[in-house]
Amino acid sequence: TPPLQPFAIRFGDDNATLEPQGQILQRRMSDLEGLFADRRAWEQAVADGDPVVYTVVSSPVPEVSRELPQSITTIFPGDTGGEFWMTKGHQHPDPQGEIYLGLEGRGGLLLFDGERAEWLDITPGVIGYIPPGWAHRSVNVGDEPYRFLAVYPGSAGHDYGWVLTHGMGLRARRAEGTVELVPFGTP
Ligand code: PAN
Ligand code: ZN
Repeated sequence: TPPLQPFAIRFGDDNATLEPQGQILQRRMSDLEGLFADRRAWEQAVADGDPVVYTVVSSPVPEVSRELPQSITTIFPGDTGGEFWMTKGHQHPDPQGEIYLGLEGRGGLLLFDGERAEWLDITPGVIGYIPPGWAHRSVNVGDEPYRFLAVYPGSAGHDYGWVLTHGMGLRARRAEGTVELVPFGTP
């Protein structure tokens, strides 16, 4: 594929979309099997209407080498068995850096390199830096949608199996108006 030509990308209404827009992805509760610690609560949530937990809206920049794709993730507010709603989380098989820019709401960026876990608070105007080799998951810790822009190298790839095998080091739980980070337990 030849490189793209220069073009402007704008934030749409409510910072929810990118214009022009590429693909839109929707993750429902049923897509998140094996990720929440409380499997019963997860099954119940799937049975109770299988809500959309997050969406990812991309610009038309393709995921190919040398290009720099971007997307806006919106995680809706909620918890399942006390664990805040979150993304699946992944590693980049070709380890490269990535940045997240907070746009709306209150979120957290959980990072795990297989041994150490880190938590970054992400609010509008904050950039979270994800170094190469750190698996990452986003969490909505607020009462409104949490949105952020992600920018990452097009050749990085996405490995979702890694998190199922290794876990993420910590879990983010709702606790009396605040966030409690607890050990992950057995993945
Ligand atoms: C983000 C994520 C997005 C959804 O664009 O892909 O927030 O999370 P999952 O991919 O873990 O479902 C990113 O980190 N891209 O590399
Ligand atoms: Zn990523």
